[in-house]
Amino acid sequence: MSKALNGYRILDFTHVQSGPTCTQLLAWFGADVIKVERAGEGDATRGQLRDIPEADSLYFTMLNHNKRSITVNTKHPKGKQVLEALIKQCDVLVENFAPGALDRMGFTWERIHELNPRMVVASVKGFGPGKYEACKVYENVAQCAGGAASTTGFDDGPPLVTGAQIGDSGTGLHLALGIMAALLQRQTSGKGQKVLAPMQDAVLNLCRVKLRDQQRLERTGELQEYPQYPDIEFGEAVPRAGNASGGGQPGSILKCKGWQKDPNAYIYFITQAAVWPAICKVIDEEGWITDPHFSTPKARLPHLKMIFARIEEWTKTKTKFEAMDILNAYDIPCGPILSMKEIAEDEALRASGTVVEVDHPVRGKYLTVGNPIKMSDSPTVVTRSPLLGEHTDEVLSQLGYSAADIQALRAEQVI
Ligand code: CAO
Repeated sequence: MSKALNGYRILDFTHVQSGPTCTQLLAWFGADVIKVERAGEGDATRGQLRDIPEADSLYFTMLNHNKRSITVNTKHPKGKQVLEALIKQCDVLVENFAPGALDRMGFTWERIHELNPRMVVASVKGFGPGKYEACKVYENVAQCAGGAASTTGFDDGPPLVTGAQIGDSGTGLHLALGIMAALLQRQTSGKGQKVLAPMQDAVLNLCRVKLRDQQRLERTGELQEYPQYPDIEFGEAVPRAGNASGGGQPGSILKCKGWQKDPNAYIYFITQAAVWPAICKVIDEEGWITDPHFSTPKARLPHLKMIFARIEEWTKTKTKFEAMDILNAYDIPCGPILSMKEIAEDEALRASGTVVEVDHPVRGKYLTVGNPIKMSDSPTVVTRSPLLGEHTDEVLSQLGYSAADIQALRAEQVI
């Protein structure tokens, strides 16, 4: 079956996580993604966090599926010629080098636009224009600068970063969307454009509800659904809300049977207003359905801690999966806290292709996360990441280089 992006060619000049997340997605949608790497070394992640000596790390393999790899020293004049040939033949160049690196290599936007006016040039940077624009940035810096860390964690603890890679993978997703929009606009304009996704901005976009709360706090002096209310005074900035729900339906993480030994024996429980009577029934507090202290969402706000403590008395008598079964029968929104082990073994995620087993010639079989976006006419088949320079000869001959030319480039250590 054909794929959504068949016929599109991506010059993948990305490394580490944010850029590769974006180009992997484009590859899964059917684009021909050509990853350009430094000869001899390649993407630094190939060798980082290795679990098998000499094998490309899981960090690399899990972010570079369905791509081709070509090694080129793009600082060498002949390497620059290879890159120029690729620029002329590709639709999109994606990069996430440190600010200025592409310009220093001689590939400014003006130069690229001159070589291929239809090319979309897409970049991830840590920050947009401003005092930090020249900074190098990794995941957790973006989480801190984008508002996630100051609003994550508990009130009496330090700021916390989250395991979800919202700075890297989150920004890669934003960039992919920008590329798609630029390619659509090119259909009418005939021209490429620059697409920039700064990591700080992407994280802030994902933390939008906290900027909402900042303004509510400034207007009213309190946030009644936060765990601080009504006992602790609010300061000037949105405080850390622990596990409280970020939305209008109060929620919390509650212990389940076995919590003393199992660090993940917990459930997320949401006291959605629509199912309040059902919740009261399940926990045997039917009096709360009509009691004026509990009968409306507003009346419940000052008592949330006490309400969740009572619900937890009930969840502690059930495993998280037993609790799920009972609560789902009443349409009460809840979710088990799943460990990575449980997720890796989840049959539904495997059946849907979101957890996939891939075979690799050096490392053997490993698990990865497949395409989380499912399309009815563009199915994703996950294929292994390329070995370093595996497709150098193939790509160069497609660009018109003869076998003798390729041999000469290799002798000069350009590729
Ligand atoms: N041939 C020759 N040189 C190459 C090359 C190639 N094929 N590919 C890259 N290089 C060069 C670059 O031109 C650059 O050279 P100069 O510094 O001399 O200009 C150099 O390799 C290193 O690039 P870098 O500065 O981007 O790499 P780094 O490891 O020092 O920094 C990172 C890594 C991630 C901090 C930085 O790239 C960055 O801030 N990127 C933008 C934000 C980002 O994406 N962060 C997410 C990281 S995790 O996803």
